Amino acid sequence: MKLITAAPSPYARKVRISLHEKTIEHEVVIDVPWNENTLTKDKNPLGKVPILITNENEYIFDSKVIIRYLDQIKPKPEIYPIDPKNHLSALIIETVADGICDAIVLIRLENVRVKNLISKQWIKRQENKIVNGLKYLSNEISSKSYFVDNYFNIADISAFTCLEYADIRFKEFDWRKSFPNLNNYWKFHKNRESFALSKPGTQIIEPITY
Ligand SMILES: N[C@@H](CCC(=O)N[C@@H](CS)C(=O)NCC(=O)O)C(=O)O
Repeated sequence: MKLITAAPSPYARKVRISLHEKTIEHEVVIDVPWNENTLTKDKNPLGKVPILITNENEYIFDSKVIIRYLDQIKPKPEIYPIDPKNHLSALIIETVADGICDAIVLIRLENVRVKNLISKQWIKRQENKIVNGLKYLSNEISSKSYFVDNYFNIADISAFTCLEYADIRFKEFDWRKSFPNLNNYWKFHKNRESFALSKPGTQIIEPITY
């Protein structure tokens, strides 16, 4: 199977980590979904990565959907907890972590607009979501090493990915200083093979013209 990703994409990284954890053989294809010649065009009506091309040549998109598919074709290690209570708790952490990334992306897009169209209020609104989201993650992890039920699952994949995305795309906020317990959590996990091998990269985005 093939995974279409963008080098810095935190959503694509969640899938890459899950593929690694499950030792599923795959090829990674790097795309820039913002550019005109994006590979997403005939594969995802929303024009977004990640997209998984299965061995049966089907297109599956959205990180949450792709990872559920991976859990179906190779159940162990389970990425989404099976126990209903843990499943729900993990989904909430994933939603907060993804929401923080969404807000970071929106600020980045706002900042590339023509200068007099940039809205400071909009940026502030997104910044509040990021800080409140991180506060939520900090409260939830407390002094634990895993978010849900003391084992590695989608909650940790999403939270860790979100923290390192903030490192590259929201440098102006020093989350390590504001939330030292999240920094301890990050240190505990940072050498995990699937994390170390999927570090986000940079990409060049053309001016948005279409
Ligand atoms: N909810 C989606 C979010 C995917 C997403 O926003 N991907 C970004 C890259 S980081 C994208 O492809 N954006 C292109 C666009 O919005 O046109 C997921 O979890 O997969």
